[in-house]
Amino acid sequence: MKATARAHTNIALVKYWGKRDAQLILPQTDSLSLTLDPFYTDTTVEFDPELTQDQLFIDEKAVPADKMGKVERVMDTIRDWKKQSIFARIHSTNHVPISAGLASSASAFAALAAAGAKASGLNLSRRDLSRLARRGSGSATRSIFGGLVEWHRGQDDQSSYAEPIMEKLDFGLEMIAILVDTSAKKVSSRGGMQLSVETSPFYPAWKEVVKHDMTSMKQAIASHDIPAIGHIAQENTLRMHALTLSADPGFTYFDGDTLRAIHLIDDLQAEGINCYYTMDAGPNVKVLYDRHDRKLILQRLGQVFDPARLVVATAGPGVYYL
Ligand code: 2P0
Repeated sequence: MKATARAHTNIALVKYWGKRDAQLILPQTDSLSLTLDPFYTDTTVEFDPELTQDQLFIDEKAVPADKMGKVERVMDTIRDWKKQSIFARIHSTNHVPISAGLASSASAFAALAAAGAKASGLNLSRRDLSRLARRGSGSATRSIFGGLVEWHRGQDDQSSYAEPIMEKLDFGLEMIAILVDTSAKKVSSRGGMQLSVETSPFYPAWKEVVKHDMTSMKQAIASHDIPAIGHIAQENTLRMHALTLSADPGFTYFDGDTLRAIHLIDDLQAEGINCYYTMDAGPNVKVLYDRHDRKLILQRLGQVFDPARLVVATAGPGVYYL
């Protein structure tokens, strides 16, 4: 009746940016990510026949029932699959190095799916756990697995799941997060991607971009080619952010520091240092590189940004039970 799971967040190298089914969270395209070691969520789910509704506590604070829509979708799916109607008490704790906009729905819903399934007595495969996590948040689908992970858009609920490409990395791909901003974002990922699907004239081109990038990214991974991985990820993120700029009304997640980081990394690339940027639905910039260059890149980034706001992330594991 009770289980605790730990799941790590992930950074998409080929981004998910749009749904074709908002209820089931079926995406418009495939996507591909790297699960990250330092950022994770621990979640305990305990079913209790005495409860008349689910109760959620995040970092020990009670969450009001009207803010639990995404959690309810996962919990209702568990009840539906298990054919039982018991409610649960859910405690979730986020672990991020500094509270700086890296807390992610990816780790949260992957941990909830795993803990909830086990506590209910469902014995799900990791593939089915990824389908369950998907109900909460798209990016959570991928956080069930460690290392490099692919989420298949699929044809339907059954076929839209994640699977690992390389769970244990056998080469030195790493990331530094530049924590440029800590404020809450004005446009949610969910709202931003929906507006992009509905109004950006570039959306059909994006779907073709992702098809191409998935193929070339998997080739680059197979040949451990970090410059190629970084380059594809960088172009992919720019094209994703072009969807926000070209929506109606257009918007951007970038701020001044985002552009400062982009220019700095462009300069380092021009010097022959192999580092590349990627950004999610927020202003923080994540830098991809080979671990052998970590010291040099940290030093160069630290000349422009506060070294306390540079966080190194290696590849992280898939979800597990505590
Ligand atoms: C990704 N992002 O692939 C993309 C790239 C942000 C930019 O998935 O609506 O929290 O819950 O499915 O997964 C962030 O959006 O959105 C995201 P929902 P989610 O990682």
